[in-house]
Amino acid sequence: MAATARSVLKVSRTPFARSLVSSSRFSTTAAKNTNLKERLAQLIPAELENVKAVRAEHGKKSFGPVLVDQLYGGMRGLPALIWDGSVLDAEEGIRFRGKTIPECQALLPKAPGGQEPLPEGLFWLLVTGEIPTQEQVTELSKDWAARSALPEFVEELLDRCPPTLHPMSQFSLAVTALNHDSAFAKAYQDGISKKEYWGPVFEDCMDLIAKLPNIAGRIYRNVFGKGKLPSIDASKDYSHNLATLLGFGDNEAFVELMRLYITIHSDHEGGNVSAHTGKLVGSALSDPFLAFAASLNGLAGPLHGLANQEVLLWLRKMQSQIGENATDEAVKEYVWATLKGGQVVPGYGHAVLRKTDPRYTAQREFALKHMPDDPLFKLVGQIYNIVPDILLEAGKAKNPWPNVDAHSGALLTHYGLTQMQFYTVLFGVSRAFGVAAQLIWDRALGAPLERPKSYSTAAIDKMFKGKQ
Ligand code: CMX
Repeated sequence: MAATARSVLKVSRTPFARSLVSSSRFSTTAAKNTNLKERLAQLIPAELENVKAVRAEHGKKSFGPVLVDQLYGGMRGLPALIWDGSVLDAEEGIRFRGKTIPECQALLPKAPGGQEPLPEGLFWLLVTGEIPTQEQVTELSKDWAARSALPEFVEELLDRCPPTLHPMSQFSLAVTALNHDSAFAKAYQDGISKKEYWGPVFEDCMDLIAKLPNIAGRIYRNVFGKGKLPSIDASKDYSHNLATLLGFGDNEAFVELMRLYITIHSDHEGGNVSAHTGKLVGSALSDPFLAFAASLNGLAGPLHGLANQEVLLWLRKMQSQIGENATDEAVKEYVWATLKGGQVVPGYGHAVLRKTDPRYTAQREFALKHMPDDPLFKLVGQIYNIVPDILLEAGKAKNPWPNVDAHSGALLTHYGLTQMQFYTVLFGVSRAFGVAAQLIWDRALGAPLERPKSYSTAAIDKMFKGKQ
């Protein structure tokens, strides 16, 4: 293993390429005086060489057998994708370019007086593998503010949606419509060379992220009757602007929550539904708006991002049935009734994780600091002490521990963002960071069209009949 890493290092002289081999050992801060696009342009040639070298050395090596069960079982554990921004360990949880959530909280630049990382810095880290300077992050905030305006027809499109249309459907519609001005789609029609794809894709991804607060804010205000949308303030960071557009910009703790929220929800390696869908659709050279709209449609499912809405609905239903200060016994009975009714306990379990999600822990620590006596936070804690044992006793779920969605609604509710149908939109704003970073690298490295092989049950039966 060490020899393998060394031989890759021989051809990998840049900090970024080295960080692929062991991000924690070789992590570095960003070169000063470059903006994100310039830094990317510096990193791409060496990374192309790095991928070439890894493929030359390891390309014919096998990850092991593929079981027929994996084809029927939602492809769990099937090694099938390259995703550089983050890697998920079943026991430890997510690392962004090799860094844990607490490490990101410690290392990434903060707003003046703030304690949570700025998502601008996280995006820089996801794209380059480097920790940016405070100035680089400030420049990114300004750049995104400058790109934030929506085309008038997209504003009208959102204003015409009936308030009964789910916020995630409105979100996906608006992001799809942004493809009207895609730099990549235009460049492709104009005959851009393959080698240059990443440039307009980078511009589209920057535009996409920049415009999301205006889309989210508009949906929130339209659907929940919260009045006119204020303007983006170019002197403020991304999360501050998002909070302002939602109507919570005066509450510094909510702004801090948004910084933490976007950071921890940004990326969760490549196999989850939203990340993989974005990568898949992007592989057809659909532009980043079309690709990310597809991600959003996946995120809108109740087994994925919509679980943050489902958790709150489930908690509220519990409170209406057994009261606000229910005993452990009454909560247990409610959980069992959920399972016996053939439903899942939302916010618990995970396809990869086998421990408490560190994104849950980060939110719990935030709550302990800012709202330790909040009744809903206490209920979330009470449930944490009850549900895992029940899921273990029920004997089906491979992971009885809470995931990210078990906690986020309680935090948002505390600050007055009580409309749970909106929660997945915030998850979506965050997830754009991870999907965008990978789309840029996929086009920079010439990632091919995804086209795995499928089989019919009859074909599998024929293939293996009579064999051991
Ligand atoms: N409550 C009840 N049953 C659960 C369960 C839960 N929280 N988690 C898993 N199970 C069940 C599964 O439904 C499955 O049942 P069947 O055999 O009848 O199909 C069985 O346990 C085995 O599932 P698993 O291998 O442990 O989990 P999967 O990889 O299939 O599914 C997940 C993972 C997240 C979809 C599942 O744990 C779940 O439905 N959790 C509740 C919804 C949720 O919180 N989703 C958010 C995940 C995070 C995110 O993406 O945002």
